[in-house]
Amino acid sequence: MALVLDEHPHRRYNPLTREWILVSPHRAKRPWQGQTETPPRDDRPIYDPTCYLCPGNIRANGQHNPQYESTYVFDNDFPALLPDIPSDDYQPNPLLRAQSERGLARVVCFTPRHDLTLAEMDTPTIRHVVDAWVEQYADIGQRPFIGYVQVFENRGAMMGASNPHPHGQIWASEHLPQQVALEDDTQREYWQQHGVSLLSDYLAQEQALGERIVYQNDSFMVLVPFWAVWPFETMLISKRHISAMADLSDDERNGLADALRNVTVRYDNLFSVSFPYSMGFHPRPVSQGEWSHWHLHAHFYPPLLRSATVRKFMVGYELLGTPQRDITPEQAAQRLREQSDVHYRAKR
Ligand code: H2U
Ligand code: ZN
Repeated sequence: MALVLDEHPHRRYNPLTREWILVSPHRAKRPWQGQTETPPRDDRPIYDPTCYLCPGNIRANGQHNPQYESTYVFDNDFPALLPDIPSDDYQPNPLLRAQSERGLARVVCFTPRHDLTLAEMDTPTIRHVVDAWVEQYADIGQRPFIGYVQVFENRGAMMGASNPHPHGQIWASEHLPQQVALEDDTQREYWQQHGVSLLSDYLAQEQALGERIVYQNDSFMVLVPFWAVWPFETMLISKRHISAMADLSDDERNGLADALRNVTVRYDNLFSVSFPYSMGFHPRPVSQGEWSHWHLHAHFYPPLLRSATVRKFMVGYELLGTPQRDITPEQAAQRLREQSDVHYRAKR
């Protein structure tokens, strides 16, 4: 008997990380008696005098933000990584191993408007954020001790964001972060074996099948990857095989802004809530090296499962064994694809 992906329990392989994930499609039909609730109101003002990210306000360390009018970047006042530390190893024994990790951290305020999110910003405004990210890669990437620049956004209290003002972060480190090192290895191996990038071949497959595509324009495809772990996890993949943010053409920067708007609006519309997520970009490392196997992409990892408050937990079997999901990536993609590209709050 043949394996039917929307019926039989199975595991799926993630070729970017060499990890497996368990899919239990038969369970998505089980009755649910959890709560349903009306979405929370969001009455944030355009400017909040108590917000440490709004223009003109005082931050926690006493510094003043300028009266910024577009995207604004500053050095994180509480950085997880520091540039000026001794470069050293600690290894009294092979089982006790540590390495110094030099780096830096910055905060990116997407817009002066306290009341917006990426989902509610228009494409030209998101384009300013894209331009700021490209500038940051150039600026941070030229520092000799930096190996990788990780741009990311934690959106919403559920994902640990400390402030609703639309902002993201940049952490840059000497070594490749864990996920990046895995993706570097698999993309390099694929490139060496096939002479084409792993994600170019993957895009061609998804384009032909269509069932996991959420949205696409000339420059980017948004899809729920075949191996998605989070219920509504997506990837944004550059249609052209480019490796760095600096490789984006003018049109592609607009295409990226448009794709970001489209995926975040659909997320918000799904449960009529400002959809929480962690997202971030995976371009090539910035250190010297052969990186042509890298294919620029972004990941969105949203925790919500069933409603504005019912989230997926990574617990039990998933912590001790393997991540698992019920709703299939194909079902998730269909639900996101069906959402309007007009924000639910704009329609009121
Ligand atoms: P999150 O909301 O994703 O935690 O990001 C806020 C970041 O802003 C956080 O890393 C920094 C915190 O260190 N921050 C400042 O740099 N200055 C402040 O005045 C408060 C917060
Ligand atoms: Zn603010």
